[in-house]
Amino acid sequence: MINIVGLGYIGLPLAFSFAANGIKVTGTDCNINLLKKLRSGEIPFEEKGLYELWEQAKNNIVFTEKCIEADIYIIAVPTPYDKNTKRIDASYVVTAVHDVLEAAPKGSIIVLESTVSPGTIDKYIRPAVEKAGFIAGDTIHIAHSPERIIPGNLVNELVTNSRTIGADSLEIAEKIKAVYGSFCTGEIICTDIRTAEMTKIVENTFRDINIAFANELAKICREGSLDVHEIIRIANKHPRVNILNPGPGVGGHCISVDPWFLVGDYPILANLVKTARQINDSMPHYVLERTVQIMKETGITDLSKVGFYGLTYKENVDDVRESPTMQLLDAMRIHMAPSPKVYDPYIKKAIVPNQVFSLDEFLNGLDIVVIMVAHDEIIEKANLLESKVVFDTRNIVKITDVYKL
Ligand code: SAJ
Repeated sequence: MINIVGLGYIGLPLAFSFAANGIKVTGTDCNINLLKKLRSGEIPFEEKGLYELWEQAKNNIVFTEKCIEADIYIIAVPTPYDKNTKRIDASYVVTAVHDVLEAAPKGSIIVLESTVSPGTIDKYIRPAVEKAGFIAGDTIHIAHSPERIIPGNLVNELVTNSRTIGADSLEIAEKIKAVYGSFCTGEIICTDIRTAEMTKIVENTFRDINIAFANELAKICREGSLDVHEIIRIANKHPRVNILNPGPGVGGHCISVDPWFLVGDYPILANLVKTARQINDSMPHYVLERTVQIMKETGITDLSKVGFYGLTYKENVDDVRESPTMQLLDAMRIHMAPSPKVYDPYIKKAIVPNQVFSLDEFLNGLDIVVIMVAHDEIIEKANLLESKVVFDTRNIVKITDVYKL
């Protein structure tokens, strides 16, 4: 029996994957409404293939508010950072570990999937385990298998991505590897816990720095009247160059968060990491400045004629955490600007002022459309933009005379 604690974007697909492969799973979450939904067969967020996976999983899974007796516990709860110190806020993880320890039998294994800063397990989890009367590596085992799946392709990546397992002994790592091997076809690498913690942070920091380079290039190319997209396209033909895409900023709960852990823990050393974060965080404001510039160039003075397409942090997901559009709207609010028209096909509830709920209503009366998110909808319906001034921050629409970053 596996008990998965935390049924969000990571825990839920993971629970379904085990259950769909014949393993008995209990999914535990403190959110009663979520449990009600799940028990009635409702999936709380949109994700390709998740419903189909649920269909295969449902006979092997139950949902509870409290942890139950199990062989393996897998914790997948949020790990935000403290905005002042930039250090990890491990409180959700610690609470989850306490909940697990109330039910855990001797010899069971606790696997942490949540992303944590290097050293978190030694600092917070081992002491919690020992305080509860267990001996780590003897009466209970601790391990870390950081999630690596990308929203928008969670279900596929769970199966095909390689995976890291950090444990105190190879024997325990191999046991965990065998369980994940029930559905994971990627390579499963066993290592120690601190290496697994650091590797995960390094992966997301690498991506953040690469995007920051693309964003800095976008600013340089704008100043030098060059097309950054064409330059990156050509540079990437070099066999050892792979620059990511510039955009309106880096959102989501991972890439815009995890690098801060290094800055918080190594403030003197993590200079490149910090600068990259600052560059990416500057992009929503840069988009705003460029929008104002485009308004001047096109003689459009009325802000109510400018609309922002897309609220989510990236394309074809319904997640708005740390999204560049939300950051941009916040910056406008600080400057007391009127709320511009916004629309996102994935956000069906009103979460910001002046939000509309259909593309037609959005485009009606607008002179300038700022594309913030590359949803398939706008790529497929780009012809509807032909009479508008378009500022395409994602370089996705193929119509003439489009303003770019
Ligand atoms: N972005 C760009 N330019 C790009 C790529 C992305 O501006 O070329 C922006 C996106 O629009 C988005 C943000 O960056 O706002 C992050 O999006 P993403 O698709 O790069 O990544 P996430 O946050 O959805 O998922 C990442 C993944 N990590 C890596 O690719 C190294 C995923 O594998 C991790 O599981 C996830 O973080 C996590 O939970 O850590």
